[in-house]
Amino acid sequence: MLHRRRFLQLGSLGLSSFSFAGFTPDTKSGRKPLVISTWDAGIEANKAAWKVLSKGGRALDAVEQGVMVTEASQNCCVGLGANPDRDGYVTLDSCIMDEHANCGSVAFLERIKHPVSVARRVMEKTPHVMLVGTGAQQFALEEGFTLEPAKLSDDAEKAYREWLKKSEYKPVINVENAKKQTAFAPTKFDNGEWNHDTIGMVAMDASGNLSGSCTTSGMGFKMRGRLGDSPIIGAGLFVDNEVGAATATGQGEDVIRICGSHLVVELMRQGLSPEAACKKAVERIIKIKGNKASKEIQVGFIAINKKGEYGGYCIQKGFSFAVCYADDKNFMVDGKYIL
Ligand code: SD4
Repeated sequence: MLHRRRFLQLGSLGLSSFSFAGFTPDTKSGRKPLVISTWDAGIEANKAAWKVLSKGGRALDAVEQGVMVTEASQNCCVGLGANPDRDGYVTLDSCIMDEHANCGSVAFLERIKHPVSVARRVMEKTPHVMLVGTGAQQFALEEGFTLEPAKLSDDAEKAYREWLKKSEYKPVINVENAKKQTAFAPTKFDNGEWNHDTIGMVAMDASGNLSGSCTTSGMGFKMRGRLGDSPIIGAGLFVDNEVGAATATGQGEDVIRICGSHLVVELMRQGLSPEAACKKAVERIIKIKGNKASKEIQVGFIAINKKGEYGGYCIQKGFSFAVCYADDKNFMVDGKYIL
């Protein structure tokens, strides 16, 4: 059943925000500019990215501004409104990468609204790639970011209280159904658990340059200090301006194990299409874990190549991504799946 809030959001969306049942997007012919991003929230994020791309702006600005929309949403599981770790703290991870292989990342960052922008500052203003924890927060404050209140959102508070009853860490398989759910807010199960917590975005601008971003609160109720793939360059995100760009979502541990996004880009370098490369990376995870264990998890990859082709693949049904290449072309695509 749709939550009332979600229903209202669906009603307030423009037509272009909906996925078109039966519409088969043309993934063969290249598009430029192009932006794609993970899950339903990708629709709104793509809109912000498209504002930059359609004016001839840089892919780097597009992927930052795109995912900032999701980070700022109170109704979303990405950002400060998200589920906390098992000790009750929301900790955020994010990274960004541009066409020159410049990259920046923050992890285990608390009380800062836009980790992706802090990641960009790490990339542009420090000699480092990655800052974590209190150091990342200190850097953000020095850069003029505001320290937000240390308070859980109402939804997260409720979900946390519910989780505390058993205090069991059991990752929830990440699924969405793009046919039914095309609005901004990701699905929330009736028991209060978000079913995912991440947005990854990759884009090519009118000049043909590629960039990507990824931002997450990580798996809800994770161990304190746990990092997933999302802030790790090569795992949650990778960009090679000669070849293509890829990003990941789902069980981060298994993405890290295969250097997932880097693998997808390297497979594209060998000549695979974005979809075929994503599929091979997913198969690698399944091979390592076995079919049975793989059924317990979800991992999805999305990718674009230098020709402006796009694609995605996931372990199991329920992953979708948003594709945008024109003012009136911003739609959800169901990720093909293996199991
Ligand atoms: C993580 N990859 O922290 C993230 C979680 C995610 O949809 O993508 N959820 O492992």
